Amino acid sequence: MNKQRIDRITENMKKAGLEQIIVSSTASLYYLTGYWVEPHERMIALYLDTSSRAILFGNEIFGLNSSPDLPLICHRDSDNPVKDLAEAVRPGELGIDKFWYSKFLIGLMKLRNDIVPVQGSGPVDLARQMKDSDEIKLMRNNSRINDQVMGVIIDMLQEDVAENYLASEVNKHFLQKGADCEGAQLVCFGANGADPHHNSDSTVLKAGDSVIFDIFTPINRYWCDMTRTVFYKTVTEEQRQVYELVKLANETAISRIKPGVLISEIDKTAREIITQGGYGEYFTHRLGHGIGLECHEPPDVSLASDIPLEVGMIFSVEPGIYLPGKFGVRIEDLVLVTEEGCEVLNQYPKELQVVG
Ligand SMILES: [Mn+2]
Repeated sequence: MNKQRIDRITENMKKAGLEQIIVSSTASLYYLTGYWVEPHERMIALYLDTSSRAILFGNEIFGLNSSPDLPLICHRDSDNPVKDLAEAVRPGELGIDKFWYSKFLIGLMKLRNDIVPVQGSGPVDLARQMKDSDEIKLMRNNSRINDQVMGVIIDMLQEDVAENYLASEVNKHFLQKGADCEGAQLVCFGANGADPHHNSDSTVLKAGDSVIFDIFTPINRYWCDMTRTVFYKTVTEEQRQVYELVKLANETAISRIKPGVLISEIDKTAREIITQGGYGEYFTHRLGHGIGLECHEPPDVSLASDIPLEVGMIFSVEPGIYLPGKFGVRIEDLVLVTEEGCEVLNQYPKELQVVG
């Protein structure tokens, strides 16, 4: 158990008026216990209360161990998975992890009609969104690796190369540099780039295409995530104009980041620039997302996010313009909020590039 992190979460629980919570998401459990368990349909749950009492409940197949600071209660596949947990919880409000399956919650409620389930991820999310020094070190390093892979992959652009071939090359280079697994890398040529989540397919590269590389991976459990857009052989006036607008939105939003500023203001800054440039309706998604043990985690970086920036937050700044049937441009960096402003974790250049 990570004592410091448990203490922060206990503090957050007290502030939220929550006396007991259940933590079940893979990333949150890893954050607190060091165990990385992907339970799939089986059950794992960490019970925590404000006196820092912690009990781990899990299927025996997970191979977990009991320890003095974290007693373990195992069940087998043939047991009711929530039976032991039902004996441990106290009556009243019980905070539930947002990712806990309803089948377990409903099972627990059947055994204990004196509990009142409430949203219970807040205390852990609040702790996780402020990265500590170990996490910052890892994420800085991982973004450095992302910069290197971006350089390698942009150099591989040539006539008739396919999106999915380049996506597999991205994975290959990430794995060589220590990535935990392969991912669905986004490589989008020309009109495919107008879909922000286009899946790399067999489309081949042609002169005049915009090329979006949105590449990401976990390395030692922590994610990096960066997007660059370049142009192959030629660039039109419209492509150049859209690119410069997105770059300005990215850079201006980053320049406004400092502790105390509302996150919604950062989104608004980028959105206003793109709107003033005449492309507001084509910036179809939020500005960014928190990142850490999950590629998308709190804080949400959108107009709806009325919480102030705090030192230690790491999130993406990724404005984009998507012109259906034509092309798309997105530029994404990860930033770390610091006392003075922010540190941009990605260093691959953002100047407009025409390659090939
Ligand atoms: Mn992203």
